[in-house]
Amino acid sequence: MGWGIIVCMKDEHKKTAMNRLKTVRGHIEAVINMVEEERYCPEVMKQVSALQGSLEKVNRILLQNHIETCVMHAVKEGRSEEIVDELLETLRYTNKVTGPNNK
Ligand SMILES: [Cu+2]
Repeated sequence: MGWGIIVCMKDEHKKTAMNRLKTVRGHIEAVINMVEEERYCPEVMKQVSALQGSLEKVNRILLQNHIETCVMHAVKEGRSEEIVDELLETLRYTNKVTGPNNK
């Protein structure tokens, strides 16, 4: 119960999350090469920052998916209290995502 594999990803969210993560993977490879080549530090930092932003977007998609599937399901089953506790825990992983400057 609670933490574990996602058993109910919506196709659209899975597709979006997969695409973004694969883009991040390619981007990370590029940043590794930049460090390998000893590129100018701020240039590397800019790319790392962009990566963080990309990953935060992935977490936002996962949060949306979780609310639309697992949370809704739990509420329908009358497990509201339990799922709210879990959701509050989940929000600790999305502090950058749930702020006012994100969409
Ligand atoms: Cu979920």
